[in-house]
Amino acid sequence: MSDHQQPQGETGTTEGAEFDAVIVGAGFAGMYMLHRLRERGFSARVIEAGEGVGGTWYWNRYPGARCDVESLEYQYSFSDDLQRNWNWTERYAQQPEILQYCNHVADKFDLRRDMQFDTRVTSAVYDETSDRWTIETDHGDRLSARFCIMAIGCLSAGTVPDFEGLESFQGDWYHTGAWPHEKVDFSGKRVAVIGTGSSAIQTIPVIAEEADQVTVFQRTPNFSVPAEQEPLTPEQIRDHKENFAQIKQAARETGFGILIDINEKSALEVSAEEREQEYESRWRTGGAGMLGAFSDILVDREANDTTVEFFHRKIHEAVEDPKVADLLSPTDHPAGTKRLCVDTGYYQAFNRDNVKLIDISNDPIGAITPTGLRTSAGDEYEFDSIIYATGFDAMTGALLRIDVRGREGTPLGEVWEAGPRTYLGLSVAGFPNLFTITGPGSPSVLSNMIVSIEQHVDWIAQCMVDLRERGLDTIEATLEAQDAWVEHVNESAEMTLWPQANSWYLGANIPGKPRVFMPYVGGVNVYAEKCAEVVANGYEGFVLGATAPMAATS
Ligand code: N01
Repeated sequence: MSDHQQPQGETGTTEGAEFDAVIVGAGFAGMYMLHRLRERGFSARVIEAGEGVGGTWYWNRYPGARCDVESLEYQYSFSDDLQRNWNWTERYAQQPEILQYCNHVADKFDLRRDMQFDTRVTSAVYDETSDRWTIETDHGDRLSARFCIMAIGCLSAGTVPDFEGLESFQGDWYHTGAWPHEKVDFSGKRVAVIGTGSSAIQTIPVIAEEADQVTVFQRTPNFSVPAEQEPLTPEQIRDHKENFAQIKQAARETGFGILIDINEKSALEVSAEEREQEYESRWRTGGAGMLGAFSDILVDREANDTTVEFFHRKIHEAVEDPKVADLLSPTDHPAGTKRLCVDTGYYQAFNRDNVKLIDISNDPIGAITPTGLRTSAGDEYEFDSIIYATGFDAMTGALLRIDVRGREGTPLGEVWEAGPRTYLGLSVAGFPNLFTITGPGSPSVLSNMIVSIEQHVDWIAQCMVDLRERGLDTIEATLEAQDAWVEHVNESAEMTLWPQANSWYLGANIPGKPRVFMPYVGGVNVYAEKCAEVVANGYEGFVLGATAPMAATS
């Protein structure tokens, strides 16, 4: 379904309206948050920059965009009726199908009547006298809410590098995360793709089918496993529906929120033959299960080297030109420490006559020119279109693009100058009643996002109910609890190989961004237990207050 077919919510201006909660973003997190709060009798308003629901799946419409979590696991679990009446068609759903699902959810739960689209939140300021948030938008809205809930996504602030001459290019250019809604026709075109992360890896084989030439500019290669995409069979769908509740519960009890089989053996304790068999069988199965081949792939460099060696061999088997295969084989980071890519025909695309790989690791892009680009050493290339698959200012970017101010008018950007600091990835000391769904310091992007979103939304809704029942108005993390949590998040990351890659998990892709490992590596199961414990202990690590009456509807 294209965006202009999407039924619209409100787009008018809201002046002085009062809500229990304002929710920023109408992706998976914002939609479910709204639904949950309504169910609990709270008034809420969702403000969304796009013209429809879907978040990531609204914006990332590049050819080949798919989810890298299997569709049966990438769906809400809160409604049995919803899961019973929705049928996925493929193992990994394509972006249009996921967007259709989001629209179906919005229709089914009548969400749009409390959503305002095409509106960007510009500021959220906490008023200590009323204990309320004032939220302002680029349309001149001014909303007042007891709670401000950021559901803005972790990969929603796209970045195009600040290349000299960027605007001088006379052809068409696109960022994968802000793709046009109408089909882009690349036939007969010479296309440049800058970047080789998940977005590029998904889009290159598809664009190569259509374009005259595709030239890929690679700074650092990535590890990618085949998706082994296939249609879902009626039996698979039926089995999944019948066992839905157990499957979802089992996923919540895993570290990543997905049902991958994690081998308990070390890669180093088995024979070379057994290791090869294990890797080979997972490669054939396809998908992220590759990283579960052995228990120590993500914690032991020597074990990881065996994974790297296997990947290199697979890349050389797939790519005919050994020099190109060498260039596509990552050597700078352990396998899996950047988000593992899941592809359909990525490496094979480089065997096509119309696809060329340019290694820019030692000769970076110097400038964009009116006709294409020039490397620092002066090599010139001409193109009709440039695709920036250059990623996102992850986890903090979208939050910090909003002027968020807590107690004494302190900007969030100031508090997070040396990197994000949160309690449980949900809350920030000095910012009462502000919640960050899948924020930094929670498992978030290291997990199945739907599992983590549901866990956060349920926690927040329960917290608001608990406050209401106790006649309280505010909840705020203490600095001590936050400091201890940040230390725990950092220490946990240091026990793994993840910090060894220059990844967006660490902010390493953004010049000047503090190098802090942002997601919590402890696992969704351990993390959810910790969140439940905090509640059981009377919201341990938080201060609850009753300084002003709740809004009338609460
Ligand atoms: O972005 P990325 P992405 N000059 O940051 C290169 C999710 N996602 O949009 O590695 C030249 O991974 C950069 O090079 P380097 C998923 O979580 C999910 O692809 O920094 N190149 C890199 O190659 C994913 O991890 C799906 O050296 C420059 C690329 O641009 C996340 O989104 C699909 C450059 C950026 O890769 C981000 O993926 C797609 C420069 N100046 C995305 N600056 C699913 O399947 C950057 N690069 C669900």
